[in-house]
Amino acid sequence: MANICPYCFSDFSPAASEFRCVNPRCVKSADIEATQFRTGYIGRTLPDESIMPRVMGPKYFKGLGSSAVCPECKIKSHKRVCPACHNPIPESTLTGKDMILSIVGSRNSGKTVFMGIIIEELRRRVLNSFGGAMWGFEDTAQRYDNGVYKKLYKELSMPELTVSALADTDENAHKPLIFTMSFRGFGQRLKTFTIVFFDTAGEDMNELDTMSTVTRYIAKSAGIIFLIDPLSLQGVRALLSDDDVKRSNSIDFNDQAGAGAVIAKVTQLIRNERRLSYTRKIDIPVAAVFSKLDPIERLFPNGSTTLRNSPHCSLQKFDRNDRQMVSDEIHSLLNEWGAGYFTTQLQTVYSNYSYFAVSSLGLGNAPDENKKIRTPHPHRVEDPLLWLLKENRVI
Ligand SMILES: Nc1nc2c(ncn2[C@@H]2O[C@H](COP(=O)(O)OP(=O)(O)OP(=O)(O)O)[C@@H](O)[C@H]2O)c(=O)[nH]1
Ligand SMILES: [Mg+2]
Ligand SMILES: [Zn+2]
Ligand SMILES: [Zn+2]
Repeated sequence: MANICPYCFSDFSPAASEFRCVNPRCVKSADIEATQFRTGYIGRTLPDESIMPRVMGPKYFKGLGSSAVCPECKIKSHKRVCPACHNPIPESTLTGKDMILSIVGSRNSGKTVFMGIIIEELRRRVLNSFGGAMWGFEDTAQRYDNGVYKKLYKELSMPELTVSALADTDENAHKPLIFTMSFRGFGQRLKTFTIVFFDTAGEDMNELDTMSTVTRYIAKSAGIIFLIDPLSLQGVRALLSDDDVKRSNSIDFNDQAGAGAVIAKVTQLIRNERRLSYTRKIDIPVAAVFSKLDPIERLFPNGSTTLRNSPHCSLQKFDRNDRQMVSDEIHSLLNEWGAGYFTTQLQTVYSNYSYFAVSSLGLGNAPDENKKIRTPHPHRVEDPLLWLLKENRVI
C-alpha cells in the first residue's frame, strides 16, 4: 500500500508534500485543515488551539522536495505534513511501506477490546518471538497507554461502546494508532513498516458513506479483520444461559445490524472506492474472526484445535496447518449456528479469506456483572494478525 496518509487516509503524493515550520518563535496562524481533522470535519468554529506554526506548500521546496524554507523566518524544515489534514507523515508513508489493517464488525462485536489487547500482545510478546520490535509514531503510545490500555490492563474494566465518528467531540477519537514495526522474518533481512489501527464505531458501519474517513480506511487497507460476535447469532444464544449472554454483551441484538449486513456494506464500499465491477472478487485478505470465544468454549467439540493455544509464536513461524484446521472448524460452526448468509458472502466476494476464533480477554475471563475482569490472558488473538502479515509477505 503506497502513499496514503495514515491519519486521514487520503492519497498522498510525496511531490505535493507540505512542511510545517519548526521554529517555535515563528509567527503562528490558524490551521483550518488541522482543526477540521481534529473536530471530525463537522464544521465547528475554530478553537484557539488551531493557531499553529505555518505550513508551507510546494512553492517553498528546496531541492527534491525533502524540505522547505519558511518564508517568514527563513528556517529550513524537514517536518513533512499531509496536505489534506496537516498531520505529520511517517517516513514509511513516503517509501510505501505502510500497512493499514482495518478492524470492522457490528456494534459490540469486540473491536475496541481486540485492538487494545492485540497492541499490547504485539509489543510485549509476539514481536519478540519473531525477532521484531514496535514503537508508536508521534503521540500514539501515549494515546494508547492513557486510553484503552489503561482501561483494560490497569482498571481491569471494559471500554464504553465507541461513539460515532460524527458525534464524537473527543479530539483523539479521530486519530488512528500508528506503530512502526521492525521485523526479521525467518532468516530474512530486517523489515521496517508502519501499521495503522483505527477504531471504528460499529454504530457507523450502517451509515458509511463514500466521503467518510472510515470508508477510505477500509477501502485502502492491506487486510481486514472482520469481527463476528458469536452471541449475535440466535443459534448460539439458544445454547447458552442468559447470564453467559449478558456478561459478554451490552446491547439488544434485535435492533442491530448483524455481521452479514455489515460485510455487505463493507463490500459495497470497497467496490465503489476501487471501482471494481460486481463480477470481480476483492483480493484484500479478510480474516473473519469469531471474537469472544470464551463464553462459547464449551460448544466446541472435544479435541478442537481452536481451543488449543496458538502455536505460531512458540514455533517462531506461521503454522499453515493450524490455520487451516481452525478455519475449517469455525466455518462449519458458523454454518451450523445459522451464519450461512455470512459465509456465503465471503466465499462469493473475496478471493482470500480465512476463519479464526479469539478470546481477547481469555478463557474463563468474561466480564462480571460490574464489567470487571482479571488481567487479560488472551487466547489466539495474534493468529489473524500474523496471517495478514504473512499474506502481505512481511513474515
Ligand atoms: N467474554 C468476552 N466478552 C468480550 C470480549 N471482548 C469483548 N467482550 C464484550 O463485548 C463488549 C463490547 O466490546 P467492544 O470491544 O467495546 O465492542 P466494539 O466492537 O468496539 O463495539 P462498538 O464500539 O459499539 O462498535 C465488551 O464490553 C465486553 O462485554 C471477550 O474476549 N470475551
Ligand atoms: Mg468500540
Ligand atoms: Zn492526512
Ligand atoms: Zn517559520
